[in-house]
Amino acid sequence: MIILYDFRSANPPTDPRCGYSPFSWRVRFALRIKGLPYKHHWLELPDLEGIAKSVGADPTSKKPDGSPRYTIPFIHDPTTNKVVSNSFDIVDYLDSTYLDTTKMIPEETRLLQSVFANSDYTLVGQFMYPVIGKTMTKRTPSLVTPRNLEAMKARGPLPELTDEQEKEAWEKFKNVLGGFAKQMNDAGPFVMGKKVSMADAVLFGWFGITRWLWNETTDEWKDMMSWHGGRWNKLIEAFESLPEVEKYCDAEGNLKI
Ligand SMILES: N[C@@H](CCC(=O)N[C@@H](CS)C(=O)NCC(=O)O)C(=O)O
Repeated sequence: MIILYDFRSANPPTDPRCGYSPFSWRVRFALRIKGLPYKHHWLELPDLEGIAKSVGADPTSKKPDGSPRYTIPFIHDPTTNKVVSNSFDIVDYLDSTYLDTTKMIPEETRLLQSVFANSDYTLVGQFMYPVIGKTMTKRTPSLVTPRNLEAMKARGPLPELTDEQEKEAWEKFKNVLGGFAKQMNDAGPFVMGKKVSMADAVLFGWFGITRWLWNETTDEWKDMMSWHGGRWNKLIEAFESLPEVEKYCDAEGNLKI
C-alpha cells in the first residue's frame, strides 16, 4: 500500500480536517480519484529532512543558502519500490504507473497543468497564505502540534495581519477564485468540465487547508461554499462521493483499521 509522508496536525487522523498541507491534499485528491489505497506516515517539521533522506526522497528545491530543501508530500510505493517527491511528480508517477486509473495529467495539457501546479503557490495560494498565517497564530494551539509550531516560529514570526488586512486578503482570495470560475467550463464541477485533472487537485488543496482552518460550521467555510454558484462545493462533493481510500494509522504508522 502506498505510504504518504505528510505533516501531522493536532486533529486525529480520522478527522477529514487532519492534514494541513495544500500540497498533500493534492495527492490525497488524486489517490481518491484513482481509487488507490494509501496510508499516512505522519511526521513533524524537525523530522522531515532526516526521514526524507532515510527513505531516499529527493529534495524539491533549494533553500536560500543553496542547500537542498526537502518537502512533504513524498510517497513510497512498495509495489514498485519507488520514492517520489513533489506533488506534481507524484501525481504524474501515479498516472504512469497505474494506467487503469483516471489520468490526472492528460498529455495535451501537461504544460498547462504543470504551470498551474507550480506557479508560485498558484494565484489562489498567494492571497490565501497571509490569511492562513494569521489564523494559525490565532487558532494554532488546537491545530498545529507544539513541535511544529516551535519549528515554524524559529524561522521567523508568522504573518501578523490586522483584521482589516485579513478581510482584504479573504476578499482577494474570493476574487481570484471568481476569476477562475468565469473561465471555467460551466458543465463543471472540474476545471475541464466533466473531466477531472491535476488543476482540480491544486484547487482542492486550498480547500483542504481552508477547511482545516475554518471547519464546516464556520461562517467563512459556508460563505466560501456559496461563492460562484456553489461550484467549489460541487468539487468537494465530487471528491467525497467517492469511496475513502485512506487507511488510518496511528502516530507510529500502524494501521488502525
Ligand atoms: N513543490 C512542492 C512544495 C511542497 C511544500 O512546499 N511543502 C511544505 C509543506 S506545505 C513543506 O514541506 N515545507 C517544509 C519546509 O518548509 O521545511 C510540492 O508541490 O510538493
